[in-house]
Amino acid sequence: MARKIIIDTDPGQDDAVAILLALASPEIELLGLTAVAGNVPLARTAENARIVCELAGRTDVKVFAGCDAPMRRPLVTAEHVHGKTGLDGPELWHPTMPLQPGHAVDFIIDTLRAEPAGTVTLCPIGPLTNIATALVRAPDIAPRIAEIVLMGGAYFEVGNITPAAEFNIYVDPEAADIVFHSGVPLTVMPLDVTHKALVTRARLDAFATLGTRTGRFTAEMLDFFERFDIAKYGSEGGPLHDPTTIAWLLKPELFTGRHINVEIETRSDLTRGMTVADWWGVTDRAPNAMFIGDLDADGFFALLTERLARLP
Ligand SMILES: [Ca+2]
Repeated sequence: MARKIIIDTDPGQDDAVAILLALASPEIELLGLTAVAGNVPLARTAENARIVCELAGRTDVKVFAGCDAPMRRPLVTAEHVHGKTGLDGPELWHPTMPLQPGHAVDFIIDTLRAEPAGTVTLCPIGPLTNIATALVRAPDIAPRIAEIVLMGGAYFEVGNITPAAEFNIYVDPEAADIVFHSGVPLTVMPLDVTHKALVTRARLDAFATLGTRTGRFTAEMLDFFERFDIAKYGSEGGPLHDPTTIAWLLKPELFTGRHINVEIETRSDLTRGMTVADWWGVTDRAPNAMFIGDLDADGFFALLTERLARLP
């Protein structure tokens, strides 16, 4: 039986690859995409999510627009990484498939109440505003969530938007704090693991030579996306963050991590949004997250390439 998931997303080139991986995988039933403001403003992420569905030939996917700003702060975006559209690289179009009526947060709440308890997994790959808003508005959904598998945070790699914080957590730390204290089983893909999932030239070429429109689109997106990171880190390729969440659902044996306590810094101006991860077990705080630290990068990219080859 396919695993039911909702992807909460702020596309974003790496979000797009995560969505494509889910759409290409029969083990996953995508109940809906919920857009949130993050990499770019909400109007753009809601449009980009539909462009990705149309690319994959999946105009049947339900796409909802959600929160347009963090719970208690003004929005911070990342056009300097993702380009003005969020999906810079390939030629884009205006999607013709409609947004669903209603708010993403209501969709998340209604779906969790309607589906049998413990059967729906949430995969947030943007700021956690939609998820936290749903948990605050409808606390009864928390025990009904099978698990939350999110991209966010960092410990050994520390930060990418500030010296101390990863972007998704930094943008809405109050939302992250709610999610990390929700009691829902959490798996976290921090920069510690995503910085090991590098899009080398050979891995980029593997997408380009699939000979499909999805392959070309993916290669053109990632070619743009990694210019920023290669310039920044001087690495052999840019990290591919968000698809690690979906890959974890498909092949958890590709990853290793520790079940530890992770707390979110919400007060310090200097370290706001830091994920304070007790990797070494130096506190007696209760573990609340499976915090991933390493992956088999070749296995991850082999999975990705094999799956994207199934799309048009
Ligand atoms: Ca994202």
